[in-house]
Amino acid sequence: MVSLFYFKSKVMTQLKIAIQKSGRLNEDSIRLLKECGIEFNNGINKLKAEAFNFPLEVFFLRDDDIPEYVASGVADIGIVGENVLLETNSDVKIIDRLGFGKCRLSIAVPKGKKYAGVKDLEGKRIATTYKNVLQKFLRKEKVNAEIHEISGSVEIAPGIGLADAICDLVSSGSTLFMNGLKEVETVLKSEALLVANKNLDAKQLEIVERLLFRIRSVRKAKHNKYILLNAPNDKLDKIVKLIPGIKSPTILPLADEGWSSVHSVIEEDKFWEIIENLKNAGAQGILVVPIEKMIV
Ligand code: PRT
Ligand code: ZN
Repeated sequence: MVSLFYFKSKVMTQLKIAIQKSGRLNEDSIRLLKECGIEFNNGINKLKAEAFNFPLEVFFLRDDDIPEYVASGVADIGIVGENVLLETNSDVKIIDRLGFGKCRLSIAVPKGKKYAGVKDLEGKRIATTYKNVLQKFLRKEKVNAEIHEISGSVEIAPGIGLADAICDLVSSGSTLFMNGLKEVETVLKSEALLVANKNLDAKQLEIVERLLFRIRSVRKAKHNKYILLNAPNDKLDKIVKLIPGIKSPTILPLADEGWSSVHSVIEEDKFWEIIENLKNAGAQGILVVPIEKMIV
């Protein structure tokens, strides 16, 4: 028994993925893996968990450590915010953008301060936890400012006289608002990335490809909706042109003569525009259904 287990764990190639242990990317990272059909125990008080049905071991880590762990090969791949990756400047390969954890790294100044442009930051003190990214931005903009690196609660720095401006992550903007600050420059737009070690072997890359195929199917499904509608046959040509589908729409005759049922797939971001056009073109009884997975 023991030797069989040993044999299995030694011979089967397994990919190690690092995700955030707790925090803003934790839930979405776990959800993504689970939507890819990968089952494992969540990492509450755990450092790692082995997937039951996919050759993957999940490491639960602090987000700041993930780029270096992947670069050094402790983990093979990882999910991390672009902001953290650029700040740590780690030597990893970006495999895909994951569409969650969206935020921007912005410079903000007190609401009452006049701000005409980036040159107004000349000679100012800017508090941030993103020293490297900010430095790069200021250099590019040819602005000399003093960077005060602090480890947290950046938004209070101007209020306590520690800095004239801050550079911090923003999503809804309510933290800035509550601290009497206004956003004046976007330094970086960020989202969660899937990153990989640059020296994976062929077997590991094969597992990455399998995982990536699943991730893309899940993400594609989220961006698309299945649509069913009824159309008078004399309007079919016009309606079909509005919803081309993956290949072409399915058209089935209805029991009522002169009518057809049309099935297709539409993109989420064009949703309302398409629905309006369909109604104007004579479509009736329009049903829109979420798609769980989409393999094209
Ligand atoms: O413990 P660990 O080190 O792993 O986590 P952490 O506390 O360093 O990071 P965490 O969990 O706060 O964020 C993880 C990642 O989520 C970040 O690196 C970003 O890639 C992403 N993300 C997305 C954000 C935000 N949105 C965000 N709004 N990270 C932080 N914030 C903070 C921001 O710093 C500010 O304090 O939220 C506040 C602003 O939010 P709004 O909505 O008021 O604008
Ligand atoms: Zn962190």
